[in-house]
Amino acid sequence: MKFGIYYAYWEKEWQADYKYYIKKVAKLGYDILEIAATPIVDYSDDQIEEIKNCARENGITLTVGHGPSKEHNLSSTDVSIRKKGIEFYETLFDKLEKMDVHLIGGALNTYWPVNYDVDVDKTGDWNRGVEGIREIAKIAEEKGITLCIEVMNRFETYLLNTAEEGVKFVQEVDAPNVKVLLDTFHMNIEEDSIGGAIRTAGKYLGHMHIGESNRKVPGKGHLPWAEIHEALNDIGYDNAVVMEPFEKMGGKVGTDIKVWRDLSDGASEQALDDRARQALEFSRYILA
Ligand SMILES: [Mn+2]
Repeated sequence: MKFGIYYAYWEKEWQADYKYYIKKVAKLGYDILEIAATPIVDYSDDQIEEIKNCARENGITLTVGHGPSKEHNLSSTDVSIRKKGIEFYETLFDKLEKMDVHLIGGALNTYWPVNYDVDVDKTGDWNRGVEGIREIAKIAEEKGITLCIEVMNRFETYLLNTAEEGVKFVQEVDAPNVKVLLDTFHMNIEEDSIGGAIRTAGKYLGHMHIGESNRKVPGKGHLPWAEIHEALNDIGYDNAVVMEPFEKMGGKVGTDIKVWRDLSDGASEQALDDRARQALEFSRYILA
């Protein structure tokens, strides 16, 4: 089992100097840095090469997290938006292949954050999402990229709220490189049993996000970590476990994630680093 952390723990925008964070998480003992997809499509070949080399030199594997924009929504009723979405992923996957990145996770079947001012058409959006993911999965497969479709809580999406729905969606897509992404923060809200949900995902579980119910680092809340360990063990899970803590207010990250108080208690960067190191030790101890 490999352990990672999302760069946005330290940042307020959906982009950053990823080389800085590659070096940081390597020093903290992580195997993986998860980065946001959005800026990558605009990187030059030189920038891509630099990030790839930096990751290699520091022994860090990069994975990508993505909250698709409304303009690239694969489940949109507007055919031109779906087309733009596919073109976006085509460009992105091309860059990811060059960067030696082989996994992207998130609500790739839809857009995020959700806007509940518009009417919800779950069935229609579900079906268009299946078609869209099937199409981009073919492009991703040629580039050796796995798509992990994230199951999220009801306040952030109406399409996939439970592991059961995630598995059904992935089975309908029916592509070898399309899997389910479960996140303990979302599961805590929606699932009858967190261990049960992991077992439901079973062989379809391609990626795991971990964090407490309030999105603090693992070990600072009340998530049932022993139960999570037992379930991951039962399904023989051997993919990545990436923590996704959000403790700081501000910027687009703070607004999109809805961080309305400083969960870090005014932590300095050094204090955040120390907590990330402790959370890694805790996660390795309890989950691996
Ligand atoms: Mn997540």
